[in-house]
Amino acid sequence: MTHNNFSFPRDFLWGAATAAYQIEGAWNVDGRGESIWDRFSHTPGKVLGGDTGDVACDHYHRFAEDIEIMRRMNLRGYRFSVSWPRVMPTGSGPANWVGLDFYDRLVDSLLSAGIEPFLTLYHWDLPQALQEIGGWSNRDVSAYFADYAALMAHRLGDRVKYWTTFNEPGVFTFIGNRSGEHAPGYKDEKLSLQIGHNALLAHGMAMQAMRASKSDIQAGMVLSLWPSEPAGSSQAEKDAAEKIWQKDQAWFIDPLLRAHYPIIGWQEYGASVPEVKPGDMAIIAQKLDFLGVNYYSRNLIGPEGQINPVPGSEYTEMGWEVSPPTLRRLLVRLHKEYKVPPIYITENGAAFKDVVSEDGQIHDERRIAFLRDHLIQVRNAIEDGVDVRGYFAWSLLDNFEWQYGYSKRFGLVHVDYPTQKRIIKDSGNWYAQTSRRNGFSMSTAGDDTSQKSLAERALAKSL
Ligand code: IFM
Repeated sequence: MTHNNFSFPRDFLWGAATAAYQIEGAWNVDGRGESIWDRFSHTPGKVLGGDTGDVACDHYHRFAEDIEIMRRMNLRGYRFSVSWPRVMPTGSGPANWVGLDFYDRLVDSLLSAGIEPFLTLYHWDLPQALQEIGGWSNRDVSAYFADYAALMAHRLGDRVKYWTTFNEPGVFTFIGNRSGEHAPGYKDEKLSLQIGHNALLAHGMAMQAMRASKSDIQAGMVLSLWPSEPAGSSQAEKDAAEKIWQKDQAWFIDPLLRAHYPIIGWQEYGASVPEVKPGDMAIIAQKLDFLGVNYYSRNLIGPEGQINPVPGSEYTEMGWEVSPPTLRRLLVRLHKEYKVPPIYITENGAAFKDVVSEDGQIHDERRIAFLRDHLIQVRNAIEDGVDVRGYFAWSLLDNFEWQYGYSKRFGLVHVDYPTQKRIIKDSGNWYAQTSRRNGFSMSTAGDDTSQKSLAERALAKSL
């Protein structure tokens, strides 16, 4: 029997991630203001089944129980977001001390449990009051965001070391304002690109403001990177894939790391390009202490355009192709083409149809395989020389999956929404063991045939 050991660098940060609107609930208590996601989900027809984040996982009231679960899962890090309207109900006015207290208690409890807090300032829940003045299309909102960032750094910077400004600016600008499936629901490419620019500007201003308030924090940005890969070796397929990369992915990477928009993307967007004021790009390109990479899937581009479905590939409940080797290629590309700072995988995970079995457990073998296959690729990338410092599974809990409501389950922990009972899934137990051992091992022969096939599949895919 052969054992393959997949161990990770010392101090590798094993964590799980969530976001405020997706888990907190308590949408209108203790002075919390309305967010654009409250407004959007309360509008009939916007979210599947009329679901809202009003209660979600009720984490606002159950955070102590959730931290106890994290402790049992040996998590070393927890990535969460702050709800801007909970701490500043109108986005620019006075702070809400009760809301700030909640994050104080959350952070203190995490630290007492030996879990590193990894804080995101913006995971899409803009205060509705700021949307009323144009939302991110109004540059004043970028300045308000910097004020909010300074407030949070002042309040929590003595205990929270890792800060990220935005989660996935490409997603909330394009899906919220170009395709309209997310809040605030606009369908306007030019508007979305201006919003993207103002969000990048807000990132840069917030980095400056946080560092002015607390100089010794580690601050960065989280991007969702969804590579487009050519199916074949023809130049046409390569060019087509590259054009999509430049328009959607490099559009956010290049300003941050090169202080300019990608030329191909700029040409492709034509009249839709944003207004960029003198000095903006220098503000945007603040030094990043780390880059957060969220990876879920890829687009495969053939001679006739995107190939979907890809023959032979596995798909998740989101309709996303499972493609672990793309993660390694993505990380290596970032490493080779950009002066990329240390990387944290800030999200990676999958929605599958989970079933609570008769024994009361969730035997989610496919999610275990998904995590394992992706972690193998992360380790391969580390061996290729990429400085990856940690990994956060998406998500700690099943939660509100935006326009799909509660119909998609990404959690390592199952949530029964009517009772709010939590059950750690098999994947959660597997991840707990992986964190404790700082890796995992797999046998490629022997009596455990399911283990064998998983290992062989993972190894084959890593080639
Ligand atoms: O649930 C989302 C999360 O809010 C942002 N990244 C992708 C996840 C899965 O769709």
